[in-house]
Amino acid sequence: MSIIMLLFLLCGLLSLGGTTHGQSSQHDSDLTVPMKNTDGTVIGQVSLKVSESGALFSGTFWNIAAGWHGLHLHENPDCSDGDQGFLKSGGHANPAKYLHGVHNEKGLHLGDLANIYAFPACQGTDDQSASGQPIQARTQQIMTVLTAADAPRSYAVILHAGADDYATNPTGNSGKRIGCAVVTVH
Ligand SMILES: [Cu+2]
Repeated sequence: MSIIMLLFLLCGLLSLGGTTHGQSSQHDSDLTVPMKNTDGTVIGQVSLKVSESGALFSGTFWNIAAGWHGLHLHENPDCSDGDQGFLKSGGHANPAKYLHGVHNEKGLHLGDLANIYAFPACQGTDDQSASGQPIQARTQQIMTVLTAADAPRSYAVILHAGADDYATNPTGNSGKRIGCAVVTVH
C-alpha cells in the first residue's frame, strides 16, 4: 500500500470520527484571535477564557507541518517581529520564577501548555477553518495557575516547530517560533 493511500485512509478515518461541524463555535468569538506565522499568514485561532479558579485555553490550527508542536504563553504580548522569528515575545510567562516543564521537579511555568499534534492536511475534509483550510489540530487545555486575578494582562501564544520535551529549561527545546497570537486576560 502506498504512502499516499495510507494518508488518504487516515484522513478518511479522521473525518469520519471527527466533528462534522466545520466552523468554530460563535459564542466566544469576541475572545478568539487569529494566530499568524512568520509570513503573516493566518495558521490558526486561539482563545483564553479565565474565571476565578483557572483558565481554559482553546486552539485550532491549519497550514502547519504535521507532527508535535510546543505551545506556550510567552510574557510579552508582541507578535510584531515575525520576520525575526517572534523573539520580541520574550520567554515563557513565569511570574513565580519556576523552572520549565511538567517533568521538572522545580516546574512549571505559568505559560507552559501541552504539545499539540498536527495531522497531515487532508484536502476535502469537512473539518475546515472559516477560510476553507483543512484543520490539522484542535486543543483545549486547562490552566489552573492562571486566573481572573491576573487580569488585565496580555500574553503572546507561541507555536513552535518541534515538540516541547517538558524538561529542558527554560524553553523545552521546542525549536523555532512558527506562530504567534496576542491574547488578553480580561
Ligand atoms: Cu514557547
